Amino acid sequence: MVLIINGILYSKDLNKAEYVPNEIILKLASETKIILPHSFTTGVAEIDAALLKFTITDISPVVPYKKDLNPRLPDINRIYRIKYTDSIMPDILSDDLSVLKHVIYAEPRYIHYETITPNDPYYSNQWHLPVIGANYAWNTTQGDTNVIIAIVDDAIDLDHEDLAANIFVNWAEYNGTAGLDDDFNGYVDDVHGWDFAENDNDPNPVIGSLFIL
Ligand SMILES: [Ca+2]
Ligand SMILES: [Ca+2]
Ligand SMILES: [Ca+2]
Repeated sequence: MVLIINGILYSKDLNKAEYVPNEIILKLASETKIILPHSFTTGVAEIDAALLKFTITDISPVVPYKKDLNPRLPDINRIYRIKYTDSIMPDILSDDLSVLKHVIYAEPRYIHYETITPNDPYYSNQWHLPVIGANYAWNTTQGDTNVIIAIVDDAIDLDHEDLAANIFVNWAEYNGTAGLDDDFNGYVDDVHGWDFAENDNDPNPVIGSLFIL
């Protein structure tokens, strides 16, 4: 069956730290040797000379080492997190390192915050949404009613308060003739999708069946 879900969201102002103190993220070029976790140097003379001015407490890969990376994909083996104890700001240190040879980029370890949360009064009960990072996706997009989302499931409660206003409508059938396949898609009166289990045009759950939404 097919439906549209469009959440209503609002923005909130946030005033939090922009990045993690005393840490930067460094990506090195593919010709550099892999740095083992918990190192203190990079093995690249020019970079290590620059880092000598600081108290480096840890250089570790951001992601575990991957063998046989597809050369057409970005090299994730040479992205490192550098920790230090000096008072220099991460953006200053990363600017200094960015200009060095073999450095693809150096940047503070930015902290990403959600700026948008749904107005659903039960949002706080839906612990899975922050777990999958949905709140960060909403910073980029909050949905579009022009996008039709197809969902394959046991059934759907067409009258559910969270869904009813956004359920897909096949207007050719809605305005068509009962008993006729008005849009010639092979399904008669499929106004809100199709129930392939029962082979009928009512995707609502069968009365008496276990159905949780
Ligand atoms: Ca049809
Ligand atoms: Ca029809
Ligand atoms: Ca049915």
